[in-house]
Amino acid sequence: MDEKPIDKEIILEELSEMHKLDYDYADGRILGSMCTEAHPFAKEVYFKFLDTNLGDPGLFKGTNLIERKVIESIGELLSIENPYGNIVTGGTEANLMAIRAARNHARKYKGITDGEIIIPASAHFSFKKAADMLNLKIVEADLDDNYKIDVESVKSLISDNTVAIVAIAGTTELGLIDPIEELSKVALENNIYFHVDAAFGGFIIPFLRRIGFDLPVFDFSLEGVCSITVDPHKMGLAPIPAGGIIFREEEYLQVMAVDSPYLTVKTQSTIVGTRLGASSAATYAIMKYFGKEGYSKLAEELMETTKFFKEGLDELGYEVVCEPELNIVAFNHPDMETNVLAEKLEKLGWKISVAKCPVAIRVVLMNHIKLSHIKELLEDLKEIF
Ligand code: 0PR
Repeated sequence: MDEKPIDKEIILEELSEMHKLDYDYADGRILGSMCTEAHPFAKEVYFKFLDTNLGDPGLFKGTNLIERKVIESIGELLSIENPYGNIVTGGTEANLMAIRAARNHARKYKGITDGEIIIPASAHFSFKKAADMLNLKIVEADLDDNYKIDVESVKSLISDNTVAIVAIAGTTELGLIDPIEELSKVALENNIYFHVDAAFGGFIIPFLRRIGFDLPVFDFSLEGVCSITVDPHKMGLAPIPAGGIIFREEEYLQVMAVDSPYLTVKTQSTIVGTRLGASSAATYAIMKYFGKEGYSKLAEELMETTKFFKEGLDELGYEVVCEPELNIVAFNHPDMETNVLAEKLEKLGWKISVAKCPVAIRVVLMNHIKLSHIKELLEDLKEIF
């Protein structure tokens, strides 16, 4: 740290020099991100709420009300009238809260001390972090030929120690939706907590269904679903950090509650103590500003670009790994190793992400990727051969 104060201009200059090293979403070159540039209105609102702290909601009653309203609105999208939950930092924290709730619930009501969670092989790595922190064992269920969790495999892995089953609505690598209706039944029959990770899918599947896309139900209308992760900072266009965790029952928050004696509230169930109210306010603003209509239009546009890209790849002789269900396309070329192809694209200035299961180049068609960028990408993919 410097001894003497430094002029604002000098500091800003230094910062912007370093900021120049960052890639910019607006260039349309970032192909593997599930985040995108937040909407300007959401950023404006975020800034206004920078000093609010939901860790002590009695001091910020208004912002606390905003968080409740956001949870209600997201709950409505997910077919639940009285949802419980929080706006958190992202999918990782939301998944951690869900698994913590499941573990504590199983400990309290079933006496399970050496818990296990069943997750698909396609699950985001946040579940590995959660299991590590919560001292749980991960049991990985197989995927079927379509890269979705195999329900029979899940059934065979259930044991007396199972505290949760996890399924994904919008997998990180391929954007696929697991057979959640079937798993909901399995979870109910076996009286096991069922968590759906819709960190990515939560802000697009409901809107695509609304405009007639044939996608499966994944939400609280399925009786076995106990909690859902849904991130405003992914498809919701809210500024980072904004994750969402929604619970069916208040009990799931209560089993995580610890005493918070000197605060304006007596207990706290979130993992983070001092936490941003700005994320809730910005999410509130953007949800109102877009409405179901706005998000549906955005979703439709992104799916059109996705279709255009997929068809372009087919024409050029690339192999698309699976029919895209959401706005993610993963592909390979039969005559070139994926990593070689990825390197060539990187040299051409594209920021590439390579999926592991199966190995393929994956493109997430977020709002910053316009049709013109996809046309350029297809042009480069053609030139490579
Ligand atoms: N659940 C799913 C299904 C996810 O895809 C992700 C993140 C998470 C949970 C965790 O969410 P947070 O990262 O908000 O905690 N999926 C991507 C990933 O980490 C997100 C991402 C974002 C990747 C930007 C790259 C990037 O540039 O793999």
